[in-house]
Amino acid sequence: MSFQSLHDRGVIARWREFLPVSEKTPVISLNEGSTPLVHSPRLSALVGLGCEVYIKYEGLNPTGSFKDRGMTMAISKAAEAGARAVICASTGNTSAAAAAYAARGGMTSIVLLPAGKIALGKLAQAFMYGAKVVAIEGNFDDALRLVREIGETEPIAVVNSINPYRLEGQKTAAFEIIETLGDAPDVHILPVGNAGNISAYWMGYNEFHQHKRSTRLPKMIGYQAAGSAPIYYGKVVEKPETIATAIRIGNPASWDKAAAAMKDSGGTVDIVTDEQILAAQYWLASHEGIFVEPASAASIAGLMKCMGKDRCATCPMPTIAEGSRIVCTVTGHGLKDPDVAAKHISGISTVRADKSAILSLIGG
Ligand code: AN7
Repeated sequence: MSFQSLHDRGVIARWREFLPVSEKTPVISLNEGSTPLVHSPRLSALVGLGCEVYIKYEGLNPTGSFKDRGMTMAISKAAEAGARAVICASTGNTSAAAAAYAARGGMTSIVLLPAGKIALGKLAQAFMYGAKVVAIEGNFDDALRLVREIGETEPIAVVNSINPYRLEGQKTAAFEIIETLGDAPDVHILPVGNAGNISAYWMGYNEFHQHKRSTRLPKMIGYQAAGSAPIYYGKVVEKPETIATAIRIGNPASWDKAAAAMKDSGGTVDIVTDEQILAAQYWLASHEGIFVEPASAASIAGLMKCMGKDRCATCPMPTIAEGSRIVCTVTGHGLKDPDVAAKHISGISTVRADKSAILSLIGG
């Protein structure tokens, strides 16, 4: 690979003509994006009706989540504007991405996190990438309110998804899916927390449809964790709770955009319980070899709940047409949350370093 082509990677290089950048924008990238779209034969069989299910594997981005797509844009534009420091509130993944891209851009990063509610891998990332970490006695919604206030008075760039460049970067995932499938899918399923990602995908799908790069628009279907489901319930959740800490959000910043995306596309929003999330997480890892964090498994849990052959009779979900192509975005890597994963470690048997001892243990 030539030196030049090494620098042609990353979402800004790949999708430049669709992004608000110019020659003056210093591109700060870690070669994010271009993640695999993995066909899932077992989920396809579970849905039946000749449908094909694909998984957009966003955990394979440089910091292990989809947030890198938006962060390359936000940090590049902050650098263009001369910012020396950036700040964000986060349930973990935004802070990991902000800290990494800020490091790459030679900037200071400050991250506000809800105390005690960040998955261990994400917390380690923030420190590793050199962020100034501040734990808030409150939840994500409190942290985001404080970030907005700080952004108003201090010379620090806010890189939460209230920064419009974030969604611009994130929409590129929809472009990639259209390019891989040759058209948009019929249904797109996502976990919803602060509601930026589903809004960004909808922007991306619409943009390519207008450019005639696709012939259809997918139904956008969002899943919230049952204990943190403000959009589903139509009201702010003061004390959101879920094991899927990434989407433990009670007052999403992109609420209106996401609600419009789901409604205008003919999709909908629904909820999945923590039990369903954990079951889907384990199922996906143990059946398809794809290990995602709990929040990401919400999309798989939703597919299983509402689109499987055994869906409940009262399911509010639009019926899936025969032969539909369904994409589930899995947003973050399973290793982000080792505490949840470690609960599966059980019954490790130690034997003599001896072939016959091993064979008798595994029943060979
Ligand atoms: C793995 O990092 O909000 O609906 O501060 O980390 O666009 O918020 C993370 C969100 C889904 C929800 N899956 O996406 C943060 C943060 C994972 C996430 C979501 C998040 P949005």
